[in-house]
Amino acid sequence: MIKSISNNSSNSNNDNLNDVVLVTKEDIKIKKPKLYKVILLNDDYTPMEYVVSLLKSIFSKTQTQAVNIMLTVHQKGSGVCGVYTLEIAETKVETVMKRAKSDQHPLQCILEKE
Ligand code: TYC
Repeated sequence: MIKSISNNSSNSNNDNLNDVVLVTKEDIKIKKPKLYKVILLNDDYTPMEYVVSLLKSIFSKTQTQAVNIMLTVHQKGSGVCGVYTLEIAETKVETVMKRAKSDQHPLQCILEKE
């Protein structure tokens, strides 16, 4: 509960300018944002080098990280490119899908709740 304690009863305007606001620990609720994994799916046609370059440019991965993620996807069928809040994760998926389509690769990218 947030309590407003007036310490100026002579305030004729009654505008509470000198009020003290007490905020207790229970008032402060910091919610952890829900996180979403952006997952790349394997296919037989998209070139490995294309996937590596996409991981570097869209997900800011280093060459080594990008190669490792690409190989995980290639060998296991899917792999996590990153974990983000919903809006950012959705934008990443959209960016990947648009780029792959425009470059005529069948690459698929999906969202999964953490
Ligand atoms: N399997 C693809 C190939 O052999 C490479 C690939 C990796 C494709 C990751 C998609 O998300 C992917 N050329």
